[in-house]
Amino acid sequence: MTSKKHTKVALITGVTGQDGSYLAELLLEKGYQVHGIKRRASSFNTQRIDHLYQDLHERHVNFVLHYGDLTDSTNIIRIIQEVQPDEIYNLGAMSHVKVSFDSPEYVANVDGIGALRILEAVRILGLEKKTRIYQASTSELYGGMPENKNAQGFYDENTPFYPRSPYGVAKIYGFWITKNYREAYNMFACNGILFNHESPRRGETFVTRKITMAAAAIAMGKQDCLYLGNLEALRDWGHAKDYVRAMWLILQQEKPEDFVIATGKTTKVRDFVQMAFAHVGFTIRWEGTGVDEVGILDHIDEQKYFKATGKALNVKMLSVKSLNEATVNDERLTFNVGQVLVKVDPRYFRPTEVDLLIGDPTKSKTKLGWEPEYDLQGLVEDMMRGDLSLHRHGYFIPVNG
Ligand code: NDP
Ligand code: GDR
Repeated sequence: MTSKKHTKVALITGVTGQDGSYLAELLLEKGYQVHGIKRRASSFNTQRIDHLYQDLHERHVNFVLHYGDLTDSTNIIRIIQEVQPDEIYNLGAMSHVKVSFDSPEYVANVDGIGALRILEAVRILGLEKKTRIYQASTSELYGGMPENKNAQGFYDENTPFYPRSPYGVAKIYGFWITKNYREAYNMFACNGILFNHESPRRGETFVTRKITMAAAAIAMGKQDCLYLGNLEALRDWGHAKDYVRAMWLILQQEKPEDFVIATGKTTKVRDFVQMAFAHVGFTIRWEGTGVDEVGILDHIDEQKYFKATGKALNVKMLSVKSLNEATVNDERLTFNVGQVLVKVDPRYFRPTEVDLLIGDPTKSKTKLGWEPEYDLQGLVEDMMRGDLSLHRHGYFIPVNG
């Protein structure tokens, strides 16, 4: 008798988001049947997964979308009953920390109680033995309290939590209810405590993407200045493609456990700005302090600029000789050394800030065998290429993004 191999079935909430789109790709590549929950919106919200969805009739008959919302238990139960998933990845969330101060009750409902709704649905349907659950927990749980770092100066799986936003407080409920259901009902339910991870698909209002979009737009002559909040904040930034691989690994373990996923390095927002602009050959000089601080164009590497943008330029006070020969049939831009490219705007400050995040990936590296492929430089370059491509061609291809 031939044994038929079981095709694993996964359900992803938040499939239209940054992580959801990369995870759906990864699981499809691994041969899963992937179901995703998307929200009804008044305009299209599936840009990040359209390349998977468009293939519906050809390659990926295994990709199915369901309308739903984490605030609605009835539809969560119905979808889980219909799909009978082997694995659920609960990535759906109102994920913007600053916005969570404006809609704290909503965030509690989606990010906190939403996690409970998934766990309860699995229990109500009697799927505790079959369905493994991944909960998208976050480094925001730590709140960046310096006194809580471990002896090596990192946040790890044993660090106490001290959330500093309604988002962090909602996510702490999600964390503990996941752990509680694991202990109370013997469910395979795990938290991935993921530090910041970014990509060309990152939402436009998170700081990295805001910076790379602006650096690309400024270099292409489509924007004058980038306005930012706290330039001093330190973040442990990785690439989303690497981080979704860790999510999958967490659910493939023998025992359900919680894992920190991080790079172990931290960088100031200000330095991320410098790296993004460096991709187009711009060096920024900082002047002033606090709300008066500005980032000034100090120097342009013309060859780098041309290579990244495909444009020749006039740089006042700089030689254009090398570029005269390479000029393409494109309009010539003028930049003034000394012009202000970055300004601080206090509207982006948060009522309570997380000053520093740096995670300890030792457990995930040893137990999961997880290794990131991208370093920060690689991440910045990937994001800059994506945003320059948006300006140069009007689109970028998400499969490569
Ligand atoms: P995104 O903001 O890009 O995506 C969030 C997803 O959740 C979107 O698909 C969004 O739908 C969906 N969503 C929002 N509200 C609801 C709701 N009420 N019901 C159902 N779905 C909803 O986030 P990321 O992809 O960056 O993050 C994925 C998860 O990981 C989130 O839970 C986030 O909090 C967490 N996390 C993220 C980190 C990061 O650095 N990226 C780090 C640690 C944790 P729509 O497209 O319609 O808005
Ligand atoms: P974060 O990400 O709050 O860490 O949450 P975000 O990119 O929004 O902020 C990072 C740091 O940059 C500072 N900052 C600015 N932030 C934004 N958004 N816009 C600005 O103009 C700006 N200027 C400075 C912030 O003050 C902050 O210190 C992300 C989200 O993905 C969460 O869902 C996730 O849980 C955590 O990462 C880990």
